[in-house]
Amino acid sequence: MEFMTGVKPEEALEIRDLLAEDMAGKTVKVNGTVHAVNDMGAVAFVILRKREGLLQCVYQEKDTDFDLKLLKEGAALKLEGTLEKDERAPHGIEIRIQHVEILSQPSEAMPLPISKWKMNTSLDAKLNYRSISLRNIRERAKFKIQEGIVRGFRDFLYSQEFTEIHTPKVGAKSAEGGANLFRLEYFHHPAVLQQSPQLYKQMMVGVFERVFETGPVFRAEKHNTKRHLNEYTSLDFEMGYIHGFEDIMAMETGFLQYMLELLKREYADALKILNVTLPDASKIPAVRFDEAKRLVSEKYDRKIRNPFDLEPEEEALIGRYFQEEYNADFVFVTHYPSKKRPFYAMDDPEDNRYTLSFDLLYHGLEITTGGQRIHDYQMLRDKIAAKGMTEEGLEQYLSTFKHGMPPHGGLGIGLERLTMKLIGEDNIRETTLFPRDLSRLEP
Ligand code: AMO
Repeated sequence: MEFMTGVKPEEALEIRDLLAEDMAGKTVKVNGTVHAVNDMGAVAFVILRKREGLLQCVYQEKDTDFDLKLLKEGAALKLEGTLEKDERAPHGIEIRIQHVEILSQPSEAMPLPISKWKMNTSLDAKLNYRSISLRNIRERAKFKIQEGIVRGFRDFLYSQEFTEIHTPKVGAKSAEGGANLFRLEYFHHPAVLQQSPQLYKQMMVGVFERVFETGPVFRAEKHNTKRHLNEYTSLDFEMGYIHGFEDIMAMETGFLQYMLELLKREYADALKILNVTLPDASKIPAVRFDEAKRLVSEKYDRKIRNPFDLEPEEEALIGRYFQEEYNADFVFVTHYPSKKRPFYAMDDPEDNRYTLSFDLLYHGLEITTGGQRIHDYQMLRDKIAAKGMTEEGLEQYLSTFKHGMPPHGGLGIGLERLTMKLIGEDNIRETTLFPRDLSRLEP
């Protein structure tokens, strides 16, 4: 009988193994994809793409019986050669090729110049050939950074004793309201795709006190902008026994600090490839919504058109104001108007036109919404009625409150928006693996 006993040591080495002190001069086996072939006549450089980065291999006819012409861009190889140190090569090492085995040969030429440092290809072309464009080193690095953000979120929240949960994406009702619901038929019943895990994460506060989720959410936005997707990844958390929504902002600040340190420590390669300067989250200013509006209207001589809403340009100006006045990359805007917040938001007892909630702006773009929630059953029912909503589909959610819930709050962070701002891109599709927008359902 054959038994699986765990991961076996691999004969082919990774870049990290090749970088060990005593490897120079040794014969090694590696595998990888042909990223580029630079034929200089007497010698050719075969650049392999591996999971950790690029590896330079040197081809000289005298050392091998292999025909260079067989090495096409995109071919998957297993290769054997001698490891040499060379400061000019990526990672300071190269392999002098002796034997090559082709594991798979491409049947068509590459549709995009993926081996170039910057592809200079339109966003549409990159998205049309997504699985190919992402093979470019810079494109790939964006998603390593995205991985670091999610890892930072998870690791930090685990360290704060949050429980990770996974909630359904199809349901009878969603929490955020508005017109951006995808509706579908679920075995002859009307259903919707969840706009957020809001209802579920709140219900789970009654079970675990502190919960988080990273997962897809759906918004049927009918406008094409550089900051909206129809499906995005939401980083959510919800926590009980808070003193106020300030606890949520403090937890988010802690997450940002932890995540930025993690990127610095473990994602230095990707940061360097993208030439990213990380923002400062050591202290983040917090300003009231009405005060922020007043500050920018005075400084930039802009009329306040609607005291209860923030226009995107105003958001950008708030970002600019806090960068200019406080050298701040982030700013919390607090006490959003009740009219603009969903039913679950807790109103400010001192002025119920406003809520105990906040947004976090990063260089002038909203990346987070959060706040304190209503935890009292009757108050929640009154708010639902005051918003002109029905309780239909909310029975289970409401019963949670009937049976007791602690004061609590939480937030949702748009992962693609945060990634976009962090690496200095200006279109959210650049930081989405397979974007879903008004015109894109494929790939
Ligand atoms: P909200 O609807 O503000 O709040 O969403 C939270 C964050 O998600 C991001 N976001 C989007 N990203 C890409 N495309 C979109 N269409 C899109 N819509 C929103 C933004 C935004 O700040 N339940 C609340 C959160 C909470 O209070 O816990 C919610 O979903 O970065």
